[in-house]
Amino acid sequence: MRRGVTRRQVMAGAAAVAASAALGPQLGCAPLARRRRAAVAAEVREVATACEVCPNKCAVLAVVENGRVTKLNPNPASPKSRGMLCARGNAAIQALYDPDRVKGPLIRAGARGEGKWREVSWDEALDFTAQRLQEIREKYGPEGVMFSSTEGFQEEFFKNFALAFGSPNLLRHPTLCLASVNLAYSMTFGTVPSFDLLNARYVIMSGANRFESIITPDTMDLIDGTMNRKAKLVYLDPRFTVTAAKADEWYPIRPGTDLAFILAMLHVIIREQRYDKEFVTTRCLGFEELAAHVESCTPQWAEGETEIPARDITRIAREFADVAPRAVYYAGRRSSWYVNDFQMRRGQAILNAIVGSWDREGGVVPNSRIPLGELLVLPWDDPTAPRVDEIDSRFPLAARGDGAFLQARDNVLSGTPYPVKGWMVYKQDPMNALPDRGKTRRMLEAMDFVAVIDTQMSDTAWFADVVLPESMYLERTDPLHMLPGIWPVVVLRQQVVTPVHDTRPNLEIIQGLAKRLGLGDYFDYTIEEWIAEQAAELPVENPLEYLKKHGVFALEGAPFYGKTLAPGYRFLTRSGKVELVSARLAEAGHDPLPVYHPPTQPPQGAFRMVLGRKATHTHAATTNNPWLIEQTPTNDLWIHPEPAGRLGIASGDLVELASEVGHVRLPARVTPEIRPDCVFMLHGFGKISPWLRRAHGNGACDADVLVTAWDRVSGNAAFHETFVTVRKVVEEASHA
Ligand SMILES: Nc1nc2c(c(=O)[nH]1)N[C@H]1C(S)=C(S)[C@@H](COP(=O)(O)OP(=O)(O)OC[C@H]3O[C@@H](n4cnc5c(=O)[nH]c(N)nc54)[C@H](O)[C@@H]3O)O[C@H]1N2
Ligand SMILES: Nc1nc2c(c(=O)[nH]1)N[C@H]1C(S)=C(S)[C@@H](COP(=O)(O)OP(=O)(O)OC[C@H]3O[C@@H](n4cnc5c(=O)[nH]c(N)nc54)[C@H](O)[C@@H]3O)O[C@H]1N2
Ligand code: SF4
Ligand SMILES: [Mo]
Repeated sequence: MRRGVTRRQVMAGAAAVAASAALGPQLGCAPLARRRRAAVAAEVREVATACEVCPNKCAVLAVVENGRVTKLNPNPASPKSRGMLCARGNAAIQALYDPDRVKGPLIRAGARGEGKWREVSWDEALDFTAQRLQEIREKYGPEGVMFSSTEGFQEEFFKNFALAFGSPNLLRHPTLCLASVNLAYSMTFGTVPSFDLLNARYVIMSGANRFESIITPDTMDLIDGTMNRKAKLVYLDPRFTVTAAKADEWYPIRPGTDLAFILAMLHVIIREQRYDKEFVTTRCLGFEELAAHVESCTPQWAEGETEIPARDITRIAREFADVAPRAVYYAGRRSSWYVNDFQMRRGQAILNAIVGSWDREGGVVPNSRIPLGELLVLPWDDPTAPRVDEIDSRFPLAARGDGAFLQARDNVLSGTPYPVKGWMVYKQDPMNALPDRGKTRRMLEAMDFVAVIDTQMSDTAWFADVVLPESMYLERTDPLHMLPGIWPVVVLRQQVVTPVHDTRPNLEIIQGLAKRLGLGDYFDYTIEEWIAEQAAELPVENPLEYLKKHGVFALEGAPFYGKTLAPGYRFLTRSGKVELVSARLAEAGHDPLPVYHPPTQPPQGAFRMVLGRKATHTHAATTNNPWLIEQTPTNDLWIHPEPAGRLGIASGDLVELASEVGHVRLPARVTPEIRPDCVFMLHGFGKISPWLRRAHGNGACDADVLVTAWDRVSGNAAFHETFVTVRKVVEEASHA
């Protein structure tokens, strides 16, 4: 990867030097003059890798000067990130050199959560962890250990470790995120598709705040489409988000009523015969039932539910159907989080189907994939115990491998159906990511042993017995990853610099544990062997060399659209058709067609709490990053002027927000950019862990007040079923 120094690289390096020098000595940067002199003689190289600050995994070109990362640039070779590296991606450099990082393995020395730690060697940390896991396995069986993790390129090894250990209890982040979306699209089309926002001419979005909640390439395509007036954007959100600001039409919909809007659109499109008759006749199952089902769902009825004027619903339905197939009702990754979420997503999928947007340019397109090779490893036996979340009986249609996290937490706390006493966490911060932090804390306390693999001292790590610090993404090589999509891509995350501290990649942590537990044979390979096997079949000469040089491999000129429109194609549903009506749902005790249930309303004087993202932070992971907190220093409570006036609250006042499970305090932001019946706060603040010095005690944590509720079909967390009261704490607190 060594190359000559180009002018562009020197310029990029110099810019980064200037930027980091401006942040001063507290970040450990050399003074400007000395760094400038160094830059002249520096050995500068550029390493292609992939960002790990959020699920998008954008392609990165890291500039390294004398062994130090000085700048992260976008890699335009990726059709997925399209030459974009967002603020968070740029700021990853600050996480790498953050003095608050965990610098080596730690074993708890005092009481849980007391914050007394013993710095230990990797051998001692791994011996200790393996021994504790073994004790639990002997006493309670392997199912006595629960494993939980969030997506990431090294998650694979963690999942395999759980399976080799013999525990069925793996809980993955989709049940806190997009499980209801995935399930609804799978039940309708047999697959989870992408949305061709690059070529769409009409886009409807329910709360998917794409200008702030970044998803690649959707965000860039939507910016292009709306700013260049190629596409019309209709946006529904109780908040006036950045996406609302850029939309052609924004409706502050009454929360939890999107399905009523969708059913009314179906009503208009079917009544006026604006659907794609050919597609419906040849590909879909249950159109007659659907037509009967939506017959009473008039725009007038929907207006009463959604507060969107009936004439607008009618007009939008007509426009949408007439522009189709270049029209999409965008799924969002996770937009409205209610107990009827799955049926709302089904409604969207069905709407996309009947206007014939399926698998057409500008429409809803099944993902393409690039097959990767697999290293053959010794197979382990399937776990014998049933899952602790009782998913088979409670959520029989949900994805087995992801589980139902909130049900699992309840069951662990009540010891049902058996005791779970150990918990291993990988790249996840359940103390922030699960609603009702008090309950998560009680689950932590109920455990005999908790091990956390993280890159920093997260709030969950703070309550663990052992913290195993993983090397940050710039310090490690990960397995190849294929990102499916309309334009699928294979990305290589290769090591950019040697680890700054005594940290290890997850694979090596897992191998250390596996060896000690007699499971070493299952992990008897190196990351290089793993990758070589994955790359072997890629249709390019010297695939690994190619990837090391370019960072990404993309298919050129593939047939992007229409593969499922070939005559005789069988959709991966039970009937082989697009299922507008689903017998499987009926058999599982759910509505076979999407039935609208009006959402529970907040009691008199209370508000519904809604959540969302901001472009400058990822969940709870970045609120200690100096560059990002410079952009968004803290969180506050959005409240509409009308209720604020009633409660005597002005912007900057300290308010207390209380739900049935907890309360938090934070400054108010009085703004008309939210409905009067809702309040909003940004996720990821109010950190407990004092090791995160900039985040600790800064702002409030949403998980303290969120209540436990889940979508009926998928078990996916339903965060927006939380009602809160708000009161002013002190006059004119100086937080403004
Ligand atoms: N910058 C940034 N980007 C990210 C992430 C991040 O942390 N930071 N995280 C990534 C991940 S994991 C995810 S899941 C996605 C999430 O991305 P999205 O799917 O876009 O979801 P949110 O940003 O959570 O936005 C939810 C929006 O729905 C609105 N809303 C609430 N209730 C309703 C309702 O009943 N109806 C309608 N129509 N709207 C409602 C809320 O006000 C909020 O604006 O973002 C991804 N991208
Ligand atoms: N209260 C509340 N809960 C939520 C949400 C919300 O808005 N509010 N959103 C939900 C959604 S959509 C999602 S996707 C989930 C996300 O939930 P999480 O996955 O828990 O979210 P993060 O905060 O992004 O990351 C968790 C941890 O991963 C660590 N980490 C980052 N990179 C690495 C790495 O390379 N290796 C290792 N080992 N660790 C790493 C971070 O330091 C952080 O502590 O939360 C869900 N839960
Ligand atoms: S969207 Fe930003 S944080 Fe997410 S992978 Fe891309 S650059 Fe990184
Ligand atoms: Mo998510």
